[in-house]
Amino acid sequence: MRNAPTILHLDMDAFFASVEQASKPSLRGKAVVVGGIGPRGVVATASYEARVFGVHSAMPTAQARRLAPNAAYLTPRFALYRSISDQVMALLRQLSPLVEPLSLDEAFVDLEAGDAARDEASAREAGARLRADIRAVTGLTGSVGLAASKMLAKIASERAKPDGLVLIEPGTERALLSPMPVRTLPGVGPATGDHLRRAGITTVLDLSEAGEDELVRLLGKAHGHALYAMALARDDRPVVAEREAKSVSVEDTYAVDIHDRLRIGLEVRRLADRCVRRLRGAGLSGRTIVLKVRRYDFSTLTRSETLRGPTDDPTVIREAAARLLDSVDTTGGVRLLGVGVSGLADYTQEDLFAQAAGEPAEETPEEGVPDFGPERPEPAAPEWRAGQDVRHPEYGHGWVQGSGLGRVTVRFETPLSAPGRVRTFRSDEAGLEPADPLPLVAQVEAAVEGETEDGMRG
Ligand code: TTP
Ligand code: MG
Ligand code: MG
Repeated sequence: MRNAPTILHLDMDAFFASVEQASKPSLRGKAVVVGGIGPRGVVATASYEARVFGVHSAMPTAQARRLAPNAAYLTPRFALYRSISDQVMALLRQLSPLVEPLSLDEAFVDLEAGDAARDEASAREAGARLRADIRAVTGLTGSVGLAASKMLAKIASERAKPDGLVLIEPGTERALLSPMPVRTLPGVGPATGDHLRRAGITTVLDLSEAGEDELVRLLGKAHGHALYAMALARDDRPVVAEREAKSVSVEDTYAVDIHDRLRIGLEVRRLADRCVRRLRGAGLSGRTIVLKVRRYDFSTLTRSETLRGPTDDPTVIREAAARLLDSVDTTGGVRLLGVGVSGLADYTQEDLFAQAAGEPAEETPEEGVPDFGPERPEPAAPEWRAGQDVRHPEYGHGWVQGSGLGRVTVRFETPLSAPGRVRTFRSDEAGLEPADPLPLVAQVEAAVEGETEDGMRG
């Protein structure tokens, strides 16, 4: 492990909800919940004002409505979130060539590789400058963690939230980690957390005192070994610009073709468990479960299933692999079987997709699919979605605050205006049409013009 806190972890604060507040002046300082709005929808995120009521990611929206009935409930605008994410990632790449994005709002940066920092003072300065730049370019706040390893940088940014910067001084890591719950460590999801608790292990100190042998006994070799190292704050994982492992997979070739369907099922289950141990050992989780089957005649086929969010849960992965096997004809025998997981992330959303199972497709937030804009098919009677951008020839730009019973309420305001007024229309109002989102900060061109003017006046 390096001895300077030059690994930076950035995570934007209440990302989707903050974008909505920046877009919609009337929602600033208010409880905002972004997610599936339908009866079976789940919360993507909540503003910090809404979190006070106990609302959080992956909670059913119906439950959130009971906890925070007065919050604004908005459907996600993924295309806008993605474009802001691109701006943030571009700022990170100015700091270093080694940027490892983990999700839309989160990334590791190796400051040393970019010569952006060498020691504690320069790292702190780079982090502070980055936060200011993000604010200037996007209008949003992000929290920064700085430490000598990825694990601790991520823990630091979590402690910095919201709108802060925390630097963990090298040498203080173990004292800091010891009292923390085991779930703080990467690779410890809800399932592993429960398993450890039943063995009496709740804190990181308990993990290090249990010792490596005990952890290996409880969790298997790869996972136990990795977790013990993390508990001692040993983490040498490098920041990788392109994720090295696009997938984690295991496979077995059999000396004699297997014909028995029951035996094939058992083998797939065993492979799924092995794959989970690998995944957890690397502190990863993934969304796409892949089954590979090579048949007696060497024909090879793969089947895959993509979940709503990343998982490292053995039950979920076992069941997905079993479902995939159901669709494969194995008469004649198989000579190779494999199970893999791709679409990797180093966090899990088990709760999200467990609760979302069976949710109607139109409520499934699909990344990268804009839910507004010109390519939106023109419905006979327009269906207005809460949060959606609209334009009206008379009142200008606004957003849909609510709709139903043949009416739609629109608040007319823009990111740069004062909080605006609400007007109600018939939902088939002739002039009202979907619009593109507006930029959250004054355009750079405008700022340059302003400077020129100042210069001329001075
Ligand atoms: P997070 O960074 O986990 O959460 P956040 O940015 O909303 O809040 P904070 O980091 O300040 O605690 O996730 C980033 C975005 O990803 C979040 O704004 C919405 C989306 N998301 C989901 O859609 N579902 C989820 O279960 C989670 C955790 C996040
Ligand atoms: Mg975030
Ligand atoms: Mg995040």
